[in-house]
Amino acid sequence: MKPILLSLLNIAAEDKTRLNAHYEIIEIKNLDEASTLSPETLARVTALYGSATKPLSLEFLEALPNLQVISSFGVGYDPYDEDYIRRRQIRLGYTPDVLNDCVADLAMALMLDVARQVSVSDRYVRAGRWLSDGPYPLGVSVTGKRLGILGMGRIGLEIAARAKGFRMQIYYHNRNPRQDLAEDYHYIASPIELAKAVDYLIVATPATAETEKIVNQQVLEALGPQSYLINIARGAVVDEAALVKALQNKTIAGAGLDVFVNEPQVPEALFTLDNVVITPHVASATVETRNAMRELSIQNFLHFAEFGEVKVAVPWAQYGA
Ligand code: 8YV
Repeated sequence: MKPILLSLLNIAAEDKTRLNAHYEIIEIKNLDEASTLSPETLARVTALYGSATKPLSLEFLEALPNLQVISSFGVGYDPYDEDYIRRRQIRLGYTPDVLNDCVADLAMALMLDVARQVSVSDRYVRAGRWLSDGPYPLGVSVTGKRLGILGMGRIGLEIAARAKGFRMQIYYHNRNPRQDLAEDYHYIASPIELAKAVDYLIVATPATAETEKIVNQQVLEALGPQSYLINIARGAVVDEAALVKALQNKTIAGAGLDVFVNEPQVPEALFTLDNVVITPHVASATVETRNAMRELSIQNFLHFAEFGEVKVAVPWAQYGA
């Protein structure tokens, strides 16, 4: 009998064929559905297909006593408990890098949209207001402005590269300055100072205990009424209640948001505000990028089946020889 690969995602037919060489596949829609499986079946599960946006409870993982490998679809690994996964020496693969361009593209799109009012002016035209109310009010320029990147990792670097094409000045904050960056990428020692220094602040940091609500009320106050916040990271890295207030009271100029604390729920107060552009967590959602993510996530399983290690492991799940 083959071991079981339990999947929280739908697997394409051609990928099933590749995985079937090693595993019997069971797809479930959510964690609760696992409780309908017998203990014998759960004991045969050695592989789990998860996602950067699907939280896993410890109870669920405890019900899989022989779990050896998780392949997670996405670059974020915030749903996984580091101590627990390491204690069980579970291999944890993910899909970094293949989505950097796509996520950076959406960060630029949100910045341009909220500054140049693309979505709002589209609504204006559709509502017939160009005819009835006349020319649309002025937007704000992006080219040549100061851009802050909170979290200069692989995605942050791609955002900076694009922003240079817009002749923006680049500022960033990480825990430590990076030594490998161009001299014209200016390190700023704290999120508050970074917010003070820029016209646009893009959040591109992973969600960890350390970065939870790193963009808090003080950071939003430091950003101020002329500047914009863009979040393509995780909802949890921003104090969402403080952000809603800042947008309502116009203590920041606006925001472009792809991620929220309690997805797919979005604070309803945002729906009536024209100084915010909202997208439903689609930064990596193009055919090309999702195919690349899918392929890498399948390869993580195949590599594990052959060599006992995933192809690309999350940084804290590398156990050595
Ligand atoms: C999700 C993401 O993976 O990669 C990440 O961390 O948040 C996204 O790319 C994607 O939405 C699938 O759930």
